[in-house]
Amino acid sequence: MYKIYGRIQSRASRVIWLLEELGQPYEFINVGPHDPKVRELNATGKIPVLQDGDLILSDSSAIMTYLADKHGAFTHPAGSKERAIQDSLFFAILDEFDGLLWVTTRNKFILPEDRRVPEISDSAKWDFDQNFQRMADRFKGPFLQGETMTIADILCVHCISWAKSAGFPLNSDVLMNYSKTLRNRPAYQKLGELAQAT
Ligand SMILES: N[C@@H](CCC(=O)N[C@@H](CS)C(=O)NCC(=O)O)C(=O)O
Repeated sequence: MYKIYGRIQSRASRVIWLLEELGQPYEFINVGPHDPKVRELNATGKIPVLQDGDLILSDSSAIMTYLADKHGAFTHPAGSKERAIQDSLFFAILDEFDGLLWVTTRNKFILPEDRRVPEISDSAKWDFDQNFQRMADRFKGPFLQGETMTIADILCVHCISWAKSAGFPLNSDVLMNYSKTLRNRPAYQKLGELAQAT
């Protein structure tokens, strides 16, 4: 059975959401960054970490890609034109959403106090706003790329939820309605149940 190490309120939720969508059994080990159990598997102490037999895999994007490819679902096949577009969306979200959210979070709470530049959040929010509207222009519906839900959708909706809680501008009705629809999926709702149980 898969083991997933992390917190619900972290990028681990992307992986758990995908495992729920895939209907794969897993054990959730509720541990924070740098927990000894995490460090044993991942020297950086970062979460999430997936254990699949003798495979230990860090990084939520790598884990989602591995699981989707392995189970042949929530992804287009590697080498297809559809996969190329999926990857283009996926990496844009990482670069233009996740990157800005992460640098802002680090400068607010995580870096040593004398290294923080909290003012960075103003320009990060402005930048995010531009990127968000450009992503809305790429949206096909009902999912980002059209008829098929992929890991790019999971990444995107996770970043939208993160952006909302971090007070980032979310100026696109199209993307906000899409995000709301995806958050109503039973697999996503499971995250709330797990958060309450832990
Ligand atoms: N790109 C990695 C980032 C992992 C990461 O930074 N996770 C955060 C929690 S969401 C963490 O463990 N932070 C602790 C640290 O930076 O030392 C991923 O997508 O998994």
